[in-house]
Amino acid sequence: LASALVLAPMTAMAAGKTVGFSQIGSESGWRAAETTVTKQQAEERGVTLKFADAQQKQENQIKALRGFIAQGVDAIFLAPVVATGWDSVLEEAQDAEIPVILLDRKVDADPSLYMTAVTSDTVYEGEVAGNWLKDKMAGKDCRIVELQGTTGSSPAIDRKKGFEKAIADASNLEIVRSQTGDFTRAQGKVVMESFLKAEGAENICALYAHNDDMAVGAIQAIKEAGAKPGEDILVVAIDAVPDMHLAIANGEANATVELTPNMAGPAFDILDAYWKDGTMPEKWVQTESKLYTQDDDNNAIYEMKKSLGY
Ligand code: GYE
Repeated sequence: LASALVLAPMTAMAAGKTVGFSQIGSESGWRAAETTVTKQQAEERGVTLKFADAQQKQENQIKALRGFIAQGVDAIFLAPVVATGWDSVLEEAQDAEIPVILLDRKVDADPSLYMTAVTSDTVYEGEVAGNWLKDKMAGKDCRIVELQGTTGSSPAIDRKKGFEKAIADASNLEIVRSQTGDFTRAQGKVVMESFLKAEGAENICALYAHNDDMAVGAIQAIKEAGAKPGEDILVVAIDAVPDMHLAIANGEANATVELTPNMAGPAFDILDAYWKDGTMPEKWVQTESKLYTQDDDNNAIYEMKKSLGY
């Protein structure tokens, strides 16, 4: 350990560099945690981070990237709000020889236009959620409502695909309504209210939300409709943010798939290796996806994540 510590500064090539980070916004608790962790990581590594909040707008992200290129940053982190429409600005970064690393979401562009993507397997996350529900219902009929993430974003597309794949062979499970809640708590609540009104709470067996924030908003709507979330209507989502652990601990939610907010750590490691001796990473660096249920000590996990600055 001691020698590893002594060696650290020599290998930390990112120290003294400037990295521009185009963040989507602050739509979810997970997103806020990612912003916090990215800033912490930059500080610990002696990197100057130029942070730009795009307020959910791709045009703001493209402007931010052009600004970073004009300033001559050493590298760019991009969390792309939607998957399409990035080719031109990525070409501009490439022409300027500035490596771009995608964080947490992917783009539909030629992979040669970016260095790598640090993300979870978002299709797999949907599969984990779908398999959990399939096992839980074990042959019993279940009418599901789905809250999708931001339209056109890679996690919304993939998490829908993965869940549908998992339940494809289960004729007892059926998605009866599916609409975007834009990954926010407020929209999750509003859209869940409309689902409850249209279907009647007693005709909904489960909610699948593409992130925890929408689930937490929906839980409120379910309670206001006089039903018990976690019992009358099962709740499964993705992210594993502290508030979801609390909801699971309280019996108001059932399961969530963890997404680490630390995408920047691996991204800085990649830049270190690249700046040290030109090592190129794989095109995709995958983070873990762990399922949490009511079998876990969610109160303890809540406390632990809170203490980490979530
Ligand atoms: O799950 C959600 C956030 O891009 C994978 O974005 C990420 C998602 C995350 O708003 O909470």
